[in-house]
Amino acid sequence: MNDQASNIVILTGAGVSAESGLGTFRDVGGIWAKFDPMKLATPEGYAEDPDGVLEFYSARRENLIGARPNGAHLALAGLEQAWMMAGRGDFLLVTQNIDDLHEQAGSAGLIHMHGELLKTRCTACGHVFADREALALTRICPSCGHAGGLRPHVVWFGEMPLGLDPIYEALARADLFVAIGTSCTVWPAAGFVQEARAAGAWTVELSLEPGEVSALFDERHYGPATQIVPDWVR
Ligand code: BJW
Repeated sequence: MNDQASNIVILTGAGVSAESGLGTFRDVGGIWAKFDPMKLATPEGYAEDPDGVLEFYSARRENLIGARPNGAHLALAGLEQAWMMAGRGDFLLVTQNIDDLHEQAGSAGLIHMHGELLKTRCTACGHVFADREALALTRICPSCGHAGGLRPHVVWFGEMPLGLDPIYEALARADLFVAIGTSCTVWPAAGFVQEARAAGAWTVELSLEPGEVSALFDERHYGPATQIVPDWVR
């Protein structure tokens, strides 16, 4: 861990939650090995088979509701607390994950750039609300009363990720960028390391194996997140 850094941006992906029992996407046996992302994670797929898409996300909600944060989530929450207490500078945690395990661990003020599984959005009025129920097409928006316009508050392929302005602002100020448990396959997150390098940041990859843009990291550590993240934070 770089003791001199003051402004840190951390990007997490599915690998940080793997040891909490949530599946990754592109590993052998991962979610996209069993399900077709073009059918289940695109606006076109949802238009074609809304029931099938809602069923997929309802099953993942049930799985998430039983999941608990692991040592990697807890180490990152501890790092944030120590960073703020010491007044070191900016601390931004950006997650591509739609689970709530960083929040359960105590992380505050993080950005869910691909949305949140435990929230629902109304496509008619834009209202976003916390929701742990199974999704159904017949449900009515609690805000505008429109029927049939609810969808998971997640970002599908072809849609704009959330919170990009504050993320790019933080990357432009960063002197330390850390990517954890992500294959860096999906854009724009895959380009964050390049943005951070352009700002002069030291870049670190912590994952089970090298990702797509591994060569762009100054420092790399490979292993299970529950081991390498607490070790790196220490
Ligand atoms: C462990 C571990 C352990 C395992 N310990 N590590 C052609 C070229 C370039 C771009 C495009 C293109 N065609 C289309 C695009 C754009 C597209 C894209 O990137 N596609 C690529 C597939 C090529 N991107 C988009 O459409 C995005 N929007 C967009 O681009 O808007 C326009 C725009 C333009 C300009 C600026 C800004 C915007 C939207 C992307 C939405 C992604 N949505 C999903 C689904 C969310 C809902 C859901 O969960 O169902 O998000 S897809 C899925 O992938 C999910 C994830 O957040 C995302 C990233 O996956 P992640 O986290 O990296 O998981 P894995 O499985 O890939 O990797 C896990 C890693 O962990 C591995 O490395 C393991 O080794 C490791 N690991 N166990 C530590 N125990």
